[in-house]
Amino acid sequence: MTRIFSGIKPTGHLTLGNYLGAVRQWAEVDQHRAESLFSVVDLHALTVDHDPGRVRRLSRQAATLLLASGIDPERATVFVQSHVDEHARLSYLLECVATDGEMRRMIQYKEKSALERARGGSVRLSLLTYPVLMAADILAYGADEVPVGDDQVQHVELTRDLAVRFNQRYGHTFVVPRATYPKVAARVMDLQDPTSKMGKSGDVGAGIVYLLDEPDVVRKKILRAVTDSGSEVEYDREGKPGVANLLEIFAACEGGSPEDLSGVYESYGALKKDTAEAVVEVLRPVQEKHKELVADPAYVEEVLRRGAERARGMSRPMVDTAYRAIGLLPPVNEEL
Ligand code: AQP
Repeated sequence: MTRIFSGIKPTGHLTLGNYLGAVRQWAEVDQHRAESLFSVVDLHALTVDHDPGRVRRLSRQAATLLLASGIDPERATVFVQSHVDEHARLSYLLECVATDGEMRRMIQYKEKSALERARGGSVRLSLLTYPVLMAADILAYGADEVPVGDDQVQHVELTRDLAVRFNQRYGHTFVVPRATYPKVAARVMDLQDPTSKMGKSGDVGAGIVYLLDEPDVVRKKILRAVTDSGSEVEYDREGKPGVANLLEIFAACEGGSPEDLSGVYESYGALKKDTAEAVVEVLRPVQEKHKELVADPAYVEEVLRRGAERARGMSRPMVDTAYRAIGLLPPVNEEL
């Protein structure tokens, strides 16, 4: 059976981009067709300046939102990355296979390190190396597929390169995974700056729709979205990025394609109004379920406890195999 791994990092409140680009696909499609693992990858939230209490709160919230989005813990393994030591254990081995040049070419490293420097801060070493930890997240489970939004493509490519290199040097150990993306909304853009990705750790702004935004807040943000010059509603990502983004969001919510919606609307205002209502309706059941789950924190904790236990059982043999393959001596009394 196909195995899937994907994760979400608790660096901010989950956005409409996270949902349409990743989480909805996990809940509606992936968990039904494959053996799936979905993780709150909290170690990745430590790569930039962070508040420990906030990371804990956001981790709990992200896990609750995964369940509220319809991920069924009886079907999929839902867990917190730091509860399973194998990720960090394997990451070090993969650091011994990766090169510093590869790490410095990562777009997210370039963008986020530039941002940190511009703020006058220092750049954590983990910001450079976390794509290796991400490779470990995936390879530890022998995942065949990694469903992601398109900002993560480069990291999955790196994961493939590291798996192939390790296998060539030390004998076949890892499955070489591939990234999969949703057909529409693989990159939802910021409503106020449609040339930038809608990102959860960005400044809290009018351009980001959060999964837990009240309906009226969602409406206000979408009605105020930046559109483009001219008045024709056509799907042109280069020439009309604001309108194209709204068409993508609308199509993702309604299940069509943005091209088909091109020309259907006579004004930007009408498109915004319908997009806002479509988003409110898509978020409604998630928000309702979230409210129920927040009232039952013991249930969420138990899901995470069982998920971590299952994830440990699945990853341990693979990571042990990698330890042997790379040349590390097994502990005494342990069979080869
Ligand atoms: N704007 C987006 N459109 C489509 N997909 C998106 N994803 C993120 N933003 C968008 C996808 O959501 C999944 C989880 O993302 P992540 O937690 O790993 O973090 P990220 O990719 O770095 O996204 P963020 O939300 O922008 O976080 P920050 O601001 O901390 O960098 C991934 O599959 C991602 O592709």
